[in-house]
Amino acid sequence: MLQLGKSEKAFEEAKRYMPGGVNSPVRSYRSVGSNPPFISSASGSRIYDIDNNEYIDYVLSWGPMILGHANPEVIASLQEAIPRGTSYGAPTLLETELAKKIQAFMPSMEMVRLVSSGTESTMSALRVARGYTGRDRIVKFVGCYHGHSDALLVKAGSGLATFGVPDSPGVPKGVAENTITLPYNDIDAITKLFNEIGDTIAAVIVEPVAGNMGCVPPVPGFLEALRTLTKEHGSVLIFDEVMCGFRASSGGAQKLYNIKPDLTCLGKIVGGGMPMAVFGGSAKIMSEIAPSGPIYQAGTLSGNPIAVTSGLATLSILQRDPTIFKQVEEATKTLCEGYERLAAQYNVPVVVQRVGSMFTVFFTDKPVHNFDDASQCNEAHFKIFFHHNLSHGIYMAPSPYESNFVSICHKHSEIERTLAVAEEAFKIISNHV
Ligand code: KE4
Repeated sequence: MLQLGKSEKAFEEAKRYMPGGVNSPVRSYRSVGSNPPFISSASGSRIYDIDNNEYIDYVLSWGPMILGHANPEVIASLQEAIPRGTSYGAPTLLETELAKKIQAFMPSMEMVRLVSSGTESTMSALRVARGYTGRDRIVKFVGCYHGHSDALLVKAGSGLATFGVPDSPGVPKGVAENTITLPYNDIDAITKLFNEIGDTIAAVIVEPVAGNMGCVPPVPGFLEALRTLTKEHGSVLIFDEVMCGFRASSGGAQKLYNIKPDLTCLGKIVGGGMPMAVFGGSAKIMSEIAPSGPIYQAGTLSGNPIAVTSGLATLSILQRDPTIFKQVEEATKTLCEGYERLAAQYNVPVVVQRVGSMFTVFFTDKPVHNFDDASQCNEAHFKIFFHHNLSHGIYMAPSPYESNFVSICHKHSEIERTLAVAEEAFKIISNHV
């Protein structure tokens, strides 16, 4: 079994100074009922805790580390940049270079604004959509997470298309009322809503591949319906590709499904693990942002030279060797097929859902198309699977409603080891009453 003595002590002390001992809730391991390892370092596919336990890492900082931890070229770029200073609050050539690279990967992003987190990118994109259309209402989908800005911490009201209600204390009712929340992949619901009030809707924001209820792909026709309906009614279609960008394909979900959104939000990989995110899209809409237009948006550390250096180095490597996307997708496919084969061998009901190099092992016997499906999965089985993996050196997302990720450093030996541990877990689950 794992020795986690130092982490347990560290967690107790951390809880005295930070709510729940963490700076982001999911890291607390509360949903898996245990204490989290405190991490000391990471390299390649590995992550190490302060008790010197080594793990193969499938969280990868919740997605960013597609090149593996501490990629030598990214680190060298950062070491070379830091002595020039860490922040200027002034324009740099680096930002223009990065904007061009982003556009090369996602041509729909004709103009971009750099920010410091995914939350900031989606919050800003929604303000731009509201400012551009002059409308207030927005639509999101149950089970999609777009960061923690007020307008997006909203759950469905009593009626399907009625006004939202706050999904957290501190979110004003007046803000929540302008957010309508519908079931993901429900083409009829979104069509009905737009037929009724489409001309009052500023934007639809969607994870084009959902990753925050576990990995849930769009059903055929769903994204197409969003594109058609928003175009017909003058609403802005926002693809939140913070997670699935560079994971679903080299050009994200918009390339994989050939749908051109009006605005796109990126994060995670685009910053190579540094605090950086992006929103962007049609020049006509983006030109409405200050100082070229009236819609205000700003940030002290937006386009920070160190964060941009990390993103530039990461995208340069991906641009130089596009086979990386194929490599990580193949490795993920091999892993997921292994999970399916082994679960079947031990008669454990499992549905593995994967898009590109992001995946989730759902403990259920039917496909997961929305949050209701995801919430019916067997949580006890998930917990056995999670804890057996962790105690045998496989570090996976501590929630059944998260995705896992693969990097170029996850080679055959890592996949084989991971499947060997999974087989033991499925065996235990098969004997679990
Ligand atoms: P951040 O503000 O955490 O950088 O990004 C928010 C965000 C926006 N959009 C999507 C699709 C996202 O997945 C996220 C953040 N993802 C979570 C993982 N489910 C980050 C992990 C955490 O909250 O600690």
